[in-house]
Amino acid sequence: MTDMLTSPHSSTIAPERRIVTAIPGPKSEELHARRMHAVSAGVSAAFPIYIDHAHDAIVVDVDGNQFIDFTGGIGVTTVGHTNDALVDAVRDQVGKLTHSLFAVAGYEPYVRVCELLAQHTPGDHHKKSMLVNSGAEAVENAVKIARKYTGRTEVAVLHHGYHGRTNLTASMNYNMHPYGTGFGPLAGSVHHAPNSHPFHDGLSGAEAAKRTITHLEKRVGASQIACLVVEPIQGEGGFIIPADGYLNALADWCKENGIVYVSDEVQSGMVRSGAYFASEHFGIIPDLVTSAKGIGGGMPIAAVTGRAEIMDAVHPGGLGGTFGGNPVAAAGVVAVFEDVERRGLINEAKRIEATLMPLLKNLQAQHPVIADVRGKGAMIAIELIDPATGEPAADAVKAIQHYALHQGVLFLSAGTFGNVLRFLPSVVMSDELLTDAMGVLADALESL
Ligand code: PLZ
Repeated sequence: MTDMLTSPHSSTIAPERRIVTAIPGPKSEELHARRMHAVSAGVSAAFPIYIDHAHDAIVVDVDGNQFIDFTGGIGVTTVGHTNDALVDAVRDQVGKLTHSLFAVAGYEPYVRVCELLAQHTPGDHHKKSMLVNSGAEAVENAVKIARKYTGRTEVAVLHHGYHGRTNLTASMNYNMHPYGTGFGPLAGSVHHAPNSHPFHDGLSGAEAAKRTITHLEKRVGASQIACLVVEPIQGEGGFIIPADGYLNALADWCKENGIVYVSDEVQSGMVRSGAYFASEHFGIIPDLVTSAKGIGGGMPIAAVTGRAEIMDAVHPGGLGGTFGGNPVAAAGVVAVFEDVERRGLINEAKRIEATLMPLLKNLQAQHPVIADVRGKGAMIAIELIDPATGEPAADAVKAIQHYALHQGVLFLSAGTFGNVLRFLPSVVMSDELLTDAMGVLADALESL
């Protein structure tokens, strides 16, 4: 099998950072010039490098530079780049059955993915799933299902949330720019309510929940709301962990008022937070869960999973799509679930937290620009605030990213104000690599 590959086998990459050219190197520069001619300017580029191959926590660019990857393509390659079990399963499946629209004629991997999601999402009630291609599509479908089930129209979301780039999901994002500006008319019937952000608002969970609920009751009316869509840990918003009891109060309010509680776990789900789904940390059993990113380990697939009576409220033919739950992507999800169990990867996510947190707290003690260190599992962030002005220090985040890139480490930003540096390593990143990269972060902070 491997002799069919023309590039070096990805699993032979030495687990270390290694810079061998200027950044970007000549081949990346050449590709970038082609990109500028052929690719829409609307698609942005966080880094000026082009990746050739990758394994586990290391990506190698077209010039042979190796980077320790804290982005994972925004939290996708949780089980590692080119995970062996995933690659084998995908190779096997692609030659067996590449496509059969599930609604035309079914196949086992789709059914198996739905069984695995029922088993591993929170709660032991009867659950069903439907599969789609992207996180945004999963959120869209969750809203469709909740509307059909409740017979209501209105959708509630929280400040600092992110749910996608389709018309409906872009309307559900907190940041109008860059997701909505110029793309109107955006979807109606979407209502944005204050969230819980303990580091900034200082509110208890009960106080923050009261603020959210009052807003929705006064501005929308509980009886009008089909669903409340909530990220248990807000991702793009800056890894915001709500105050204790906040999500529970919202879930209770939803239950009392017949509102479907949708947990958007596209970013926080599938092992990322040190649990299968982040709702578990808060003792939340959502009515519906959206998942994507990590479940496919790099294959494009997403899901809505939830209470059977809600998922079954939709008439046959009301849900679907040509590629949803494609057999190759579905085989990848099955392999990811099996690998998580076989290698105990939830414990590895906890190890990442145990290694990173003290290193980051130590840096915080030395650098007042680090205002907050927060996160769970392999979903950790630092928030940078200029100690002199109290303003979000987005420029410092950019400077750190730039410095680290040239030292062979890829760090991602986040946050409504761009002043959060987030770490989304694969859970198989070794303690050696984590420590090495935090050394680079320390140097970057010194250089500010
Ligand atoms: N819900 C919670 O984090 C995707 C966005 C990348 P898609 N986040 C990364 C970008 O800039 O486009 C995300 C998410 C949450 C939904 C989505 C949307 O998932 O697979 O990107 O559609």
